[in-house]
Amino acid sequence: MNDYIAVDIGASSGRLILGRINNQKKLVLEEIHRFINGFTKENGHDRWAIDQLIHEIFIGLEKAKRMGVNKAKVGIDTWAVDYVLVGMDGRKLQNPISYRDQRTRHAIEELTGDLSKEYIYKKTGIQFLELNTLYQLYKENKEDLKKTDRIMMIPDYIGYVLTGNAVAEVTNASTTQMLNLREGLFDKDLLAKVNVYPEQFPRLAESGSVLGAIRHKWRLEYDLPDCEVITVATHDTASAVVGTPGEGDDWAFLSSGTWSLLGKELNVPENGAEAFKENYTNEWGAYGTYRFLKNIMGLWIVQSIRREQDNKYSFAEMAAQAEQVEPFQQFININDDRFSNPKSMIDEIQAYCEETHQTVPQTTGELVAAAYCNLALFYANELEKLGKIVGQPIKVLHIVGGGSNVDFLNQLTSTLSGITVKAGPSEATAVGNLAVQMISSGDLSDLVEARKLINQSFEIKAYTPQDNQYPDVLAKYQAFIQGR
Ligand code: LRH
Repeated sequence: MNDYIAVDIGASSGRLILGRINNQKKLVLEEIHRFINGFTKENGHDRWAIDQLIHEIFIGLEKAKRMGVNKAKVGIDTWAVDYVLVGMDGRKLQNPISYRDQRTRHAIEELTGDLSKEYIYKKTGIQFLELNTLYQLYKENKEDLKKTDRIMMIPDYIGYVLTGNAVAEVTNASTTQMLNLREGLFDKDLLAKVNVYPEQFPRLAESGSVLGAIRHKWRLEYDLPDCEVITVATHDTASAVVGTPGEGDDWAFLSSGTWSLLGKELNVPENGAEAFKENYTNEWGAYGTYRFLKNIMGLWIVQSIRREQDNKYSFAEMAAQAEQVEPFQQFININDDRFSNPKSMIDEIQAYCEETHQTVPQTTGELVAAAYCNLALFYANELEKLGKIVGQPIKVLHIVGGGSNVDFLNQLTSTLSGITVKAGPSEATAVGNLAVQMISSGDLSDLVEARKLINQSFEIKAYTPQDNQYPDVLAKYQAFIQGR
C-alpha cells in the first residue's frame, strides 16, 4: 500500500495529513503539520500570503520524511474562487486577493446589467455570489490582466509551483462561474465580458489525474520525500463531499467549516427556474457528479467573534457557554452580506438585532447562541427547499468538517429539520483528498468503495430529532426571513 499525504488548506488553517489503509482495512489518519491561514491588507486589498503557505507545505513534507515517509502521493485542495495572476516569466504578479475583499461589492449588478442573470445561470448553473471569480476578474486591475500569461486557481497554482506543470482542475474551475455546463469548457462570452481569453487558463483536468513529481530545485532547498502530486478534487468542498459517507440517495451533505455548504450530490445538474430562484449552485464534482448546494455563512461568524475576543475561549468553551443561554432569542439572516467581512462581527450582530427590534446579545454565550441557533434555522429551512427542488425529501443529513464536532448545533439541526443527522468525519476534506489519490493509484476501485471504507474507519455520531421542543420556531423564522 502507498503512503498518501493530503494537503488541505482552508481560509483559516491548513494541514498535512498522512493517510494509510491498515491491515484491518481501515483508513488511518495521522496529522503531520498544521498552520494558520488568513488574509492581511497589502497594497490596498485583503491578500493571501501564498508563498508562506507553500513554505508550510514543504515544512510539512520535511516532517513527513522525518516520520519515515520516503515516498508518497500528495494531493492539494484549498478554498475555491480565488486565483493567482502569473506573468510571462512564470511568476505571480502579486499576492492573490481574497474573496472577502470589498472590491466586488455590487459587481453582480454591474456585470448583469447587460448580460442577464438567467442567461449566465442557464450557461453555468452556478449561484450568484459576489465572491465568484467572474466578478473578481471583472474588478481586476486591467494593467495586471494585460501582463497575465496564466490565470491559475489557488490549488492549481500551488501544484504548478511544486511541479512546474499547470492544469485547471474541474471541481475548482467550476466555481469561477465561467464554465459552460453543456460544452464542458470555459465559456467564451463570459470570458470576453471580463477581458480574459481561454488561452490564459491552463487545460482542464479531471480530479484524479497525475500532475507530476516535485521539482528538483525544491529538493535542493528542502529535505523532501519522493513525491508525486495527484490533481485531486482540488476544491476543498469537492473533497469534503467525496469524504462524506452517504449511502443510497436520500441524503444531503453539510460541509461545515468557515463556510457551511449544504446540498445534495447529483448526477445531472439542476439549473431550472426553482434552483435559479433559490440561488442554488451546480459545482462540478469528482467522477462526473455535481454538488448542488447553497453557500451559508457558516462558522465564520463564530470564528470572527472568537478572533475579536483575542481567542480567549476555545470553540468548545464558546459552545458550552451558548448552551447555557435560552435559545432562539432573536432571528438573524446569517447569510446577509453585511456579515461577510464586517469591521466587527460583534458590533454587526448587535446592530442587526437593534435595527430589527430584537433582544441584543451581549455576552459571549449569547452571541454564540444567536449564531448557532440561526445557523440551525437556516439549515432546516434550506433542507426543506432542497428536498422540494430535487423532488425527493431529504432523510439524512451528513455533517462533516470541523463544525461536525459541535454537538449543540448538530442536535438543534436534527430537531428543527426533523431528520437524522450523522456527524463525521471531521477531517472529511482531507479524507476525500486521500480517497481520490487512492482511487487514482488503484488502491480503491471507486467512490462507492471509498465511502464504504470511510464509513468503517471513522466514528459517525447520530442525532435524532428531540420531541417537539421548539414547535413553531421554524415557521416564525421563515415568516421573519420572508418579511425582510
Ligand atoms: C469553502 C469554500 C467554499 C467556497 C468558498 C470560497 O472553503 O471553498 O466552497 O464557496 O470557500
